[in-house]
Amino acid sequence: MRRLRTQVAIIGAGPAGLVLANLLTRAGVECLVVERRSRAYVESRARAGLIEHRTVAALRRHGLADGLLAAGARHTWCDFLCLGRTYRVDYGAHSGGRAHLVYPQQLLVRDLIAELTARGGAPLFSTAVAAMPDVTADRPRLAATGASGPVEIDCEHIVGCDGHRGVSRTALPATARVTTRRYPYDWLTVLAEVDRPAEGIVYGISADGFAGMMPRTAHLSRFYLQCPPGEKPQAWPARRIHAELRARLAPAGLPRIGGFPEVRVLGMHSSVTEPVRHGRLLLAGDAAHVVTPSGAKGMNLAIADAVDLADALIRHHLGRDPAPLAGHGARRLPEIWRVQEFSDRLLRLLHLSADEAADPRFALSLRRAALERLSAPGPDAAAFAHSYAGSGVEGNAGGRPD
Ligand code: RFL
Repeated sequence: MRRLRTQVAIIGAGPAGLVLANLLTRAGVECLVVERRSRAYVESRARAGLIEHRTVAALRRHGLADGLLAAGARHTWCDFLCLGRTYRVDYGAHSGGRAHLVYPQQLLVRDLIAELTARGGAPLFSTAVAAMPDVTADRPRLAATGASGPVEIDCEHIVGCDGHRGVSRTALPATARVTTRRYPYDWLTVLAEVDRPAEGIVYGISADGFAGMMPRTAHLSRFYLQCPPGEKPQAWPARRIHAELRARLAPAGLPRIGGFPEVRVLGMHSSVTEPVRHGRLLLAGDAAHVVTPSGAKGMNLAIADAVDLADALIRHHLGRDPAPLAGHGARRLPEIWRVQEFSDRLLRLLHLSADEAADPRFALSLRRAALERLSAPGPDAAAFAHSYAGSGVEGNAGGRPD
């Protein structure tokens, strides 16, 4: 058994755990990241790609945005297709110039691991936490099992950044509450080879179901297709995917689509866990909340949690000031619910409910009226644009408006 000692043990080397570890390490708070997957696996796990304005600002402020700023592509508009017309929402213009940078999550993860490793904080990869210790103890002992045998980490705080299927939440008291919403549809998610980069995000709203196109790299785009809940990817052979994309994204000038290196079904659900702190345990990122991919908010929220938590832990460990840590949940929850509300509102715009689908013309005409409002300058367009681009102007603890 290897015995290690640190101030903060972090479970999970996703965006939340890695941003947190980088900020703590730079400030001089000792920490150790435990990750059950290999380094190669987490550095090639393709998921998010849209980095919000405030996330870019926060990473830049902390010197973690070099790769992102060098290679990220700036995006300022998205197109909605409805009833044969295209509505362009120029959210950059409506939000005073706020933009997304498109940079695949796995590249950001790679950059964060390289930076942390260069500072002597390399995560313990291929090392899994199977069960949580007593987190109400003064110094919990976190046990994990790695390729080179068992490890025990004696620490002052444990931060669960282990995603929505992680183990850390099991240490919450029985009074903890997980508020969940299961949507009545799923999304088939497809990573597709393309002959040219997608110029922008496209959302197709139709009686056939929602379809979306998200830019990723010069040769890859992510596509989404609404499908029945619980659908199996095998129900979607390549020919069917091509046909549905053509039908549902008809007026968009799609790039030529080649093979599909990844086809999966995303269960469309959202959840918020409360409290995010119990004893010596804190939760951040998907371990604390899951938001559907509509609006591309999950990774951004995870990073904002990590930035807030890093500041609070640094003040606790270096400044002996416990107040910011005690207030972490109260600071983050309003923002988490604001993002959930935005993501839910976008889903309602993009999908017809079962009763609407019975007479789609009326429902689609309502969508068209909403899109006319969002695409022309005005208060509704500005509110949507600030939320969509993540300007931070609506109040956010993780990234102050700049
Ligand atoms: P992660 O990234 O899931 O990382 C958790 C890590 O914890 C490890 N782990 C453990 N390690 C040790 N012991 C255990 N017992 C462990 N259990 C788990 C896992 O191996 C993993 O490495 O959580 P984090 O850091 O909170 O980050 C969350 C984001 O990854 C997630 O919200 C986004 O990917 C969501 N998301 C998107 N977010 C955006 O902001 N913009 C997007 O455009 C966007 N697109 C997406 C997405 C998620 C998707 N999928 C597949 C769910 C598109 C997709 C398709």
